[in-house]
Parts: sequence; C-alpha cells; structure tokens
Amino acid sequence: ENIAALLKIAIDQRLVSLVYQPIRNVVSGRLDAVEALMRLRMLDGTSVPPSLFIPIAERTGAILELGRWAIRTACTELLIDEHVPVVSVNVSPIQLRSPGFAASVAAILGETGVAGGRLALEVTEGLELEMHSDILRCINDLKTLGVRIWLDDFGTGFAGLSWLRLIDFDTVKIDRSFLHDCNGPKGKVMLRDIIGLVRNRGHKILIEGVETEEQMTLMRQCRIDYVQGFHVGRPAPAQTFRLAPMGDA
Ligand code: G
Ligand code: G
Ligand code: MN
Ligand code: NA
Repeated sequence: ENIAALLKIAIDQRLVSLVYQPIRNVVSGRLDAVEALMRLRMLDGTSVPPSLFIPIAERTGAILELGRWAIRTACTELLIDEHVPVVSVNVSPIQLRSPGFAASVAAILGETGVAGGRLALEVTEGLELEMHSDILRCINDLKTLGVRIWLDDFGTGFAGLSWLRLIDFDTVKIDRSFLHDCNGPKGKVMLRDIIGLVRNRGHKILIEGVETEEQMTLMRQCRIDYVQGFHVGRPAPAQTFRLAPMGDA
C-alpha cells in the first residue's frame, strides 16, 4: 500500500524525523534522558502516526533501515552534545532478531564517537510470545557495548513477566494505562503491586504518562525513579535540548 511505498523513500526524501521527550529523575529533579520518537510526513505534508507506520515497517522489513537511521540520527543530532546524558531509542523485536544488529550499533557508536552507556534501547514485548535465543544473544552483545536495555510498555503485552525473568533490564517503563486507571482504590493497588514487582527485581522504574502535579506527588510517594509525560515535557526537536544544559530545563 501507499505507506509501504513511502517508507522506502522516507530516509532519502527526509520524510522521517525524530522528536525527543524529556525524562526526569524524580529525586534529583534533573532531566537525565530523552526518548527519541519517530515522525513520518507524507508527500503532501500531513503526518502519519507511528501506531500506523511502525507495524507496516515491521511487516515490510523497512524497520531495519529506519531503525539504524534512528540510532545514527540520535547520536549525530543529539548525543554529540555532552549536555544530553542519555538518549533512548525504540527498537522492534524484529531488529533484535536480525543478524548483525548489535554489530551495526557498534559501528554507529564507533563512527560517531558516542559512548555506549549514553544510548538506551527500549524494547517492547509486542506480539512476541516467546523469547528467541537470537534476541537474548543480541541483547547480551549490546550490553557488552555498554548500551542500556530498557523494557517499554510493561504490563500491556502477554510476555512481560517472562522477559523480566530472562533479561536484566536497566530500567522498566510502566505503561501509562496503569497511572491513568488508578483513580479508584483498585487501580492504586494494582499500580503499587506492579511497582513492587519491578522494584523487588532490582530494576529502576520509570512511569509514563505523568500529566498533572497530583500524579507527580503520587510518584514521589511511590519512590519512582524516573517520570515521563506532558507534565515533564512534550516531544520536541533536537535543538530544544541542545540550547541549555538539561538540568536547567
Ligand atoms: O510518540 P508517539 O505517540 O508518536 O509514539 C507512539 C509509539 O510508537 C511509541 O510508543 C513507540 O513504541 C513507537 N515508536 C515511536 N518511534 C519509534 C521508533 O523509532 N521505532 C520503533 N520501533 N517504534 C517507535
Ligand atoms: O514508546 P512509547 O509507547 O512509550 O511512546 C510514548 C508515547 O506516549 C508517545 O506517543 C507520546 O506522544 C505519548 N505520551 C507521552 N507523554 C504522554 C502523556 O503524558 N500523556 C499521554 N496521554 N501520552 C503521552
Ligand atoms: Mn518507548
Ligand atoms: Na511506552
């Protein structure tokens, strides 16, 4: 279809870009990281949401080239600035399963001179019902480079718990639905149970979708490590974060 065709020319035609959303350390108050989010423009200027084009890119295989482009772009347009401590980039399980992915990340880090520890890759369980040994090997290779591995959208898929058993994630991002559904007492218990589960396994916890000061207070009470959401900041182009040291933003 027409998006599949668009994805083939998207990089050359500069139809894809990255925006970055800040991540705040709850204790220090500093912006310790930003998440890179891909944007796609059609030829007429209208934009296609990732929820629409990422699944198509995964189906056609275009995700492999787009994924390498995203990591290289995050390194060259943002991580070259020492003010930005860490950038996280979303990766699809298809990338982790593809031969040579870890080597391509090593090559990008080498070319750009960015230390591996400043790159985080967010992996989503997605539709993957089982953990392939290829994925585990790839993640181990990435960890050898110093790259951080985060689990994204925790609590929304089928396989989250088994992934947690198999992989030593640096940080687990708890899906925003748990925060947004926690107005009633049942929802709060559920959120606290999930926080306990993740914390007892020794992972740092990031809660997504923090939109209000009340939610921020709850995050402090729950001793959450990192927050992300409209209350901290909306996704914005790279130059927004390059103007000032991030701690002051
Ligand atoms: O910011 P936004 O609503 O547009 O992002 C929606 C979802 O699209 C994100 O949760 C993320 O999982 C996915 N996404 C955004 N950028 C990328 C990317 O570069 N690669 C992959 N695989 N997924 C992405
Ligand atoms: O990778 P991930 O699925 O986490 O993608 C983040 C998505 O969540 C982006 O599409 C972004 O626009 C969206 N988002 C970020 N902060 C908030 C927020 O505070 N509230 C809501 N509803 N969505 C958010
Ligand atoms: Mn993400
Ligand atoms: Na997420």
